Amino acid sequence: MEEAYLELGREILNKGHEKTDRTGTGTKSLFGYQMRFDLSQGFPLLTTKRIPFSLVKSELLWFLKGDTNIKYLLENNNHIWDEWAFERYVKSEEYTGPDMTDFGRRCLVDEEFNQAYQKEMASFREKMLKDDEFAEKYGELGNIYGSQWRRWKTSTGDTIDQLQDVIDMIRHTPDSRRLIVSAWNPEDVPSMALPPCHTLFQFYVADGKLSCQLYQRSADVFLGVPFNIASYALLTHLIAHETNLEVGEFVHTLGDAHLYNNHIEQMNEQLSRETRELPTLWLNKEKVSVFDFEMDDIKIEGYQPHPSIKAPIAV
Ligand code: UFP
Repeated sequence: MEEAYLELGREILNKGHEKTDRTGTGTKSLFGYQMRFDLSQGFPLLTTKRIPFSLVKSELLWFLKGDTNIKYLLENNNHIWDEWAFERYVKSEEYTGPDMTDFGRRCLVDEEFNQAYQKEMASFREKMLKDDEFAEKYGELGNIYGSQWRRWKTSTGDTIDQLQDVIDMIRHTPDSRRLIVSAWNPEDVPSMALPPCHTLFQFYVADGKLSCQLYQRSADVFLGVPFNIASYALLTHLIAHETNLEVGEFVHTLGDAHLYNNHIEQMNEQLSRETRELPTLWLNKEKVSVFDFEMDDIKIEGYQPHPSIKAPIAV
């Protein structure tokens, strides 16, 4: 199964178009690519490098709760969304430290600046955890996945719980071709720092199995995609569990699938490694609703990957 991902890496290296991009890094890119993962054959957490499953898990549980404040993530030692909240803070009046303009790029090229950034970020995290008022003000990311999935704003001022609705439909009209959750809101996009990468997903029920297809408009193949595969595989397992179905396939459809130019060496290193047996997923069977799952209710078993491979994040 992991081979589908490795094949994508090879295809991009061999056939990718050289493209400039928003971050200024430069990429090799392909448009329109599809991978299929049969979830009954093991959990698709890559073994050719270590993927931090606890981060996948806490981020997904955070989305499922409809939570859009990074405090929950920090409490679970998950820092993947920190920069987005930090950016708002350093642009606010309350921030009095050294100038942090364009911190993502400057950290990569200026070691002295990087030290100052690390210090400010550490104190930001500490304040978030200790001061509830501060956390409420600066930890909130607004209209991201949690709110789009659980509290989509309608033109009449109501909200729609897309995820609950889709679970109800899977139960009552499993043959429906409308089992969709959308995160793409054209009205919000112009004001968003990061418009949703996971644009839309659809469920499909056949032969007592639940499958899920994600359309991902933009895919950082080395850093983002392994994480995205694990996250949607976990989501499919959770929803199958609640709706009493077996798991079918996770179909991952990519729009702009790209390898950043500073990830090429790392991708080659990963491609040189042998795949190992995939792990399995354990879910606490006492929990039913996907919204009741906590960190300890989900475990990955038999995961023995190759070591992780470090690569710079393009921001
Ligand atoms: N990206 C992913 N997966 C994600 C996520 C982001 O691959 O889950 F949130 C990457 C894709 C791209 C960048 O490299 O982040 C977003 O940039 P842009 O909005 O310019 O496509």
